Order: sequence, then structure tokens, then C-alpha cells
Amino acid sequence: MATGQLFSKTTQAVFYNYKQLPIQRMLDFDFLCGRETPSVVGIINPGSEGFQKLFFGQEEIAIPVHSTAAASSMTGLKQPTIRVVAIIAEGVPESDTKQLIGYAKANNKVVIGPATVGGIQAGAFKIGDTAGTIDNIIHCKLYRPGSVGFVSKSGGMSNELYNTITRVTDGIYEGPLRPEVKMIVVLGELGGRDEYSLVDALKQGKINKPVVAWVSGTCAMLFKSEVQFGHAGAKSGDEMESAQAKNQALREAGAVVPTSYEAFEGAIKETFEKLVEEGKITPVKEVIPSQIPEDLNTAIKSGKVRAPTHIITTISDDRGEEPTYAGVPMSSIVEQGLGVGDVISLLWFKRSLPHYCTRFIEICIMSCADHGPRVSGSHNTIVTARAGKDLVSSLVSGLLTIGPRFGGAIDGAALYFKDAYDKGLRPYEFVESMKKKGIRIPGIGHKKYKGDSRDKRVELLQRFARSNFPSVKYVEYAVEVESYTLSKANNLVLNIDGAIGSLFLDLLVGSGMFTKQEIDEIVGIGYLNGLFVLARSIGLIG
Ligand code: Q5B
Repeated sequence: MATGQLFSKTTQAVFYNYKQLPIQRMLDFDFLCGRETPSVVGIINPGSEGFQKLFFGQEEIAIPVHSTAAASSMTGLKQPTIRVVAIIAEGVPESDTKQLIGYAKANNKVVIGPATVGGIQAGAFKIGDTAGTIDNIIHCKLYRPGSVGFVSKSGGMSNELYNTITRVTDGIYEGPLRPEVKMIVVLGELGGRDEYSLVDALKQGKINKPVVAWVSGTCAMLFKSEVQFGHAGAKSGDEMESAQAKNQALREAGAVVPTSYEAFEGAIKETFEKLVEEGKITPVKEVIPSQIPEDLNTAIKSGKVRAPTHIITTISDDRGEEPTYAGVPMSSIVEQGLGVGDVISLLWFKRSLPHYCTRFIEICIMSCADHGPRVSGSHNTIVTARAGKDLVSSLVSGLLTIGPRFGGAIDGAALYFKDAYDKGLRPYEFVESMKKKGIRIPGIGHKKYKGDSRDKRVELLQRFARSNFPSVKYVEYAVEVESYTLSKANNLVLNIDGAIGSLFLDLLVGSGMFTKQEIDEIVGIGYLNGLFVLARSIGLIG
């Protein structure tokens, strides 16, 4: 890289602190310029390590994130491989800034900032948010170098001048001292004396390229008292710091200085065209910039593309003002005084079931909510909690024991009882056929309950169904099966899983609200065990 040149098409940056938008904009700028490598090679984000996914054109790249490295700008400056540190942060104390600048000068390094918007070398490298959006960058043709060097005291004013300069010349290069720069445009402002160093350089012949300059803030003289303009330094201290004085000094030193800001564009145009006429500038050839792929969300919003959905749910929907459960708004569920059984009916079965059905669901949940500390689920939950684990871990540890011998036989019971009943098997034929196959009937048998000491929950559910269900053929069949198994052994009772499984078959068939295919699907999918999972979660959490 030539002396004086800060950036090139191969400059790479480490971005301190993770700010997605400016980094993505830097990478978009790279792509626009046709850079072969991304300009950001790393992100330093104290406290996090890993990778950050961002786009380089269409390609998704993983940029390493480091938790430590340059813990401060000074540490960054001290790295032998880092030549330029741009500090975008505001509020850096003046004394620290002086130290940074002193160190940089002594070590042939450069500090841009603090509180800088960034910097740009057209067609090569961009820092942070400089030049704004990609649309603006394309509009100002900053994706390729022109012949004009530009110096300004403000990022916001720079954007305005990128636009102006591009309108009347072949565009921006970068700083003024490069051979590729054929003319220099300067936009100063009242306050401070920076512009006088340019005056001296012009007078001493250190700058011999045409300079078109304007110092803004000439209106300050119209105010009776001192006025603070946009920047901290933008207020005229004494006469020398006024915009008028600086414009005059520049004019006298040989710069082209218009009479007003409005005439600035014309002066730039005239100077550029003269240099072209004299053959000192050959306007750069236009290039077509690479097209930045649009983000999907933006493209969808503007109606340019359509994308297939990844997930379709027919259960609930949150696109409107409030969530709907199977099409029923939440507020309506509350206003109608519906309960958990209705919510389950909507979310699991996608329809509003009659009250006796939703009440049955609630009784199932209430009666299976707990069964003391000795069952496998409670045991695991208690052990996990005593081991110091959190509520979710303790709950899940208990739930994971739900299976054929603990609460998870409801589906199996429904499946086998339905199959046997629908095939017209007599209870003893069913039991014997299962024995032949070596399969224990799900929902039959219990360690605690016996023929002469029944499970009260089973009795309660059967009583409710007999009084409320239009048909109880499946549970009656299960009871006949139980009579047969009890004749073999006193502990082969219809247990709670068997009772719920057979009763749910009666609910599905008797309600007339499910097709045969839907009933087979519900039983086949195996989610009646969900009733036990849901119910027992209440107890396990307790
Ligand atoms: N036989 C039932 O043990 C028994 C058969 C069968 C056909 C069957 C044992 C067992 C699992 C039962 C079950 C949980 C104790 C359901 C629930 C929720 C809970 C929690 C909770 C809550 C018997 C002797 C003879 C043999 C077997 C036959 C056995 N089971 N036949 N269908 N299902 N099973 N419970 O006395 O001819 O002699 O070879 O525990 O699912 O989970 O309570 O946990 O709310 O929290 O040692 O209530 O099997 O006799 O096993 O030697 O069998 O009976 O084929 O016949 P025994 P075994 P054979 S509620």
C-alpha cells in the first residue's frame, strides 16, 4: 500500500463491539465494489465467543467473534498488524483522545475519531455507517473510484457532498494526497482553525492540485449572539474562526471559493470540466455494480417475492390482534366462561366439543393430577429436585418415566380394546389371543388396586360416562375383559389407563363429532397419553 494510502481493496478490519447493521452494510459495500474478500475478518465482543452469521453477497459467512483482544482502542493501536483505528464511539474523554493521537503519531499510525461516522475509499473499503444505505452508496457511485478527493469536517455533510460531487464530476476517490486524485473538494465549517493548515499548504505549494472549497456557517454573522451549530466545534470564537474569514483566506491562497453554498456545486462542476478539457482528467469508465441480494423479509414486504411457508398450523394462529385457538379468539373463550377442557378440545381436537366431553376431559385431568410420592414419576421428580435441579429439569425427569407401566398405557388400551371390540372378539378370546402373542393388555393390572379394592378414580370416571355419554360400549367391553382377567388373578383390574383409554373411545364415537378415519388417526397417533402427561405435570410441579 502506498504511503499516505489508508485503505485498499484488500484492507480488512476487526470490528469492535457487535453491531449487526453497520457490519452487514460494510459487507454489502464490499460486494457492491466487487471485492474478493470480506472487509470484516473478526468481531470483538467482550463476553462472547463463537461465530456470527452474516452475508457476503448471496453467500452466508461465519465471522469469528472474540471475547477479548483489543480491550481498548489503545490496545488495538499497539497491535503491530493494526495501522488504523477508527473509533465510532462518542464520549471518549479529551485526555484519552490526546493520548491516542500522540501514540499514533509517534508510531506512524492513524486514529480516525473518536465520534467518527467512519470513512470510505470509493470502490475499496468502508468503515461502519459512512455513506448511509446501500441505495445512497449506489446513487453516489461510491462502489468505484472517481478522480475527486474530498475533505469534510462532518459525516452528515459528507453524505450531502458525495451526492453533489457525483452529480457534476466522475465521483469521489478518497483523501486528497493520492496521485489518482486530480482535484480536491473541501467543505469546512466555522469554528476552529483547521482550514488554515490548508491555506498554509496551498501557499507553500505543498498542494498543487485544484482545490474547490467552501466554509459553511456564513449566516452566523446574522445572529446577535454566538450560535452553536451542529458540531461541538462549530461556533466562531474570534474573527479568524468565522466562515467569512476562512473562505477569504482560502480564496487568497488560490482555492476556488464560491460566493455561497448554492454556488458550490457550480464551482466544482466548472473546475472538473476545465480539468477534463485540459486533458488532466480522463473521466473514469462507468461500471455496473454487483447487485446486492435483497433480504427475504424486505422483499416479501415489498411484494417482490413469495416464499413457501416452512410450517403450517391449523391449530392456533397469532397473526391477528389476539391468538385464536382453532379459530376461536382467546377473548371469546374467556367471555363464554369456557375452561381447560374446552381449550384442550380446541387445541388437540380442533373443534368445540359438547360440554359433557370437555367436562370429562377435565375430570380425567383432575383425577390423574397426582398419585402420591411412590409412583415412578414422582420418585424421579423428587430425587431430581433434592439434587438441586430446577423446576423444569425436575418435572421433565418425572415425565420421562411415563410409559406402558406408568400412565402411558392409555393409547395402547384404546388401540387394543377398539381393535378387539370392532372385530367382535369375545372378552376371553381377546385376552387369550393377547396371551398367545405374549402381549400384556395395556390398561389391565395394578400393583395396588385389586378386585376387592378398586381404584376410586376408575369408578368415578365410569359413573360420569354412564350418566352423560350417549354410548359406553367400549368401556363396558373393557369391564367384561376385566371380569375375565380378574378370574385369573385378583390384581388384573381395569386400571386408570385402561379406563381412560376405553372411555375416550366412547367419547370419540358417541359424540358423533369425529369420522371413523379421525378416530383411527387419534388413537394411532398416540396422543391420548398426553392427557396423563398434562395431568401429572400439575402434581409433579407441586
Ligand atoms: N398378566 C399387574 O404382577 C401386575 C397382565 C396380564 C393380561 C396384563 C404387574 C404390573 C403393570 C400394570 C400397569 C400402571 C402387578 C397402571 C398408572 C397410574 C398410576 C401409577 C401407578 C398413577 C402383576 C401374573 C399373570 C401372568 C401375566 C398376567 C399380568 N399383567 N395378563 N394383561 N396387563 N403390570 N400399572 O402379580 O398366565 O401366569 O403367565 O405391575 O400398567 O400407571 O399405579 O403406577 O396414577 O400414578 O407379579 O396409578 O404385571 O404377576 O407379572 O407375573 O403376572 O398375570 O401374563 O399370567 P405379578 P405377573 P400367567 S396405572
